[in-house]
Amino acid sequence: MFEKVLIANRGEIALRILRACREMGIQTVAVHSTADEHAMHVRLADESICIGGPSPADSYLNIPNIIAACEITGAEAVHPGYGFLSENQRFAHIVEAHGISFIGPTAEHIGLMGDKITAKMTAEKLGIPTVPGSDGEVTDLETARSESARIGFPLIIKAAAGGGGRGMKVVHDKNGLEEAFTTARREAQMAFGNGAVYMERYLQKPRHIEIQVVGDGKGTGIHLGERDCSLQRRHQKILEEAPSICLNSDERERIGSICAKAIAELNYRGVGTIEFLYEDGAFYFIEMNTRLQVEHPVTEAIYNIDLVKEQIRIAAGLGISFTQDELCMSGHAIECRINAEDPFNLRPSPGHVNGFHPAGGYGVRVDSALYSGYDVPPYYDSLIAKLIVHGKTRNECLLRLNRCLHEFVVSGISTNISLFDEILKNQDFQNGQYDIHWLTKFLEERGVGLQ
Ligand code: MV4
Repeated sequence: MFEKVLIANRGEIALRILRACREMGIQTVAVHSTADEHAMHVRLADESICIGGPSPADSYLNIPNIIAACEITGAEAVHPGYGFLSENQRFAHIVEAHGISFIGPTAEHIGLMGDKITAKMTAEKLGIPTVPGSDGEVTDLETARSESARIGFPLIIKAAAGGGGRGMKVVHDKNGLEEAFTTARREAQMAFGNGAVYMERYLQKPRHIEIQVVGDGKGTGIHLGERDCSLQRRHQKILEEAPSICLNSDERERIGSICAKAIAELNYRGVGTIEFLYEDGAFYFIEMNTRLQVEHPVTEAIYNIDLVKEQIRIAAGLGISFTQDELCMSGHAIECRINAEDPFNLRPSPGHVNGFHPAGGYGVRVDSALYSGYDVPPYYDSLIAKLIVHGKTRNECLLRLNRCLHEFVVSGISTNISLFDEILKNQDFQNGQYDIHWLTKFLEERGVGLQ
């Protein structure tokens, strides 16, 4: 096992990784920007090193400084967390070229899934159902026209280098095709330095369901069911739950084993998420994320598994600590992402926290790097806490969540806590009847976020 791990991240996820390391007897190195001198991850780590200025480009994305921090401290492995460098193929490669272990997939697998065209072709080869669409890249207008006739309208044009909602255009009829195709290519070239685009049938009311997978890099692939992440606005998820109310155990086993087999065949190493759109009982692959996700705790809750410890074990060559047959899903879990944001205009609201009282009690987990007296800096993501509740049933979860939201206090800055109260009171949400567009409409009806 590693003796020392460097955590190339900040905030709640840096604490999440620190905690796993401490329980495994591993020394930790925190890196931080000048703006994060007083951050909790710096206080809790065994050692810390400043790697640059407040702007992410100068610190948390600064590869030479992070490598230097590893060399100075003698860290044997780097955990990238999520965001920042977590899905950067070049970073994973450079880390390993310095003889340091990257706690994540190989640079090759990150690159394969980072290009959405090669990701989709790989998924198809592995027997994962995908959205009907073009055969790879569409390079010219003639092909766009002929493919659109095959696919039908509405269709969606996506950038190969996009993902997570960036670089997409919906086309409703053939009159809109030429304009959408030429601008999609031009914008993709401008935004990503890669103009490649592909086309798919546009699914109008899907849910966003993702399958958690784990691989040992040596032919073992395991799935840990799904998370329903449909509650989002502008591709920012705000609430995730597991299991999804749409799947019974046969459907879960079916899509789960397809994913597990694919991970085994790929010799995928580490944790990952295979994202699907789900409509009318069918799954359609859209992307694969090669990182630990923000919402991983809901899976941990219902499977009683520590995914970060598994990541570290796998990177150290010790393999996965459980088999598919040993996994047992139990109960229901919901995560709320508590953000420092104005509840009316949804803009970030950093500033001084003068009171912090997280919820607690039976079935409750709060992952947060906040403390009373902390100043939330304006340079980073506005996520300040994740509230995760676990219960025997979804209904028990909803009751527990309601209790927690009334206990939770963050004072001095604005948060979206009251928004979760509103969502919880809604009948559609209580019934689990929501698709990827539900939250946007819910907020629009309340005049939220219109400025
Ligand atoms: C789609 C789609 C409908 N049809 N693809 C957005 C993020 C990226 N991961 C893929 N996305 C979508 N792809 C087809 N063929 C609708 C979306 C989409 C979406 C997907 C998941 C969660 C939220 C979303 C919000 C808007 C659009």
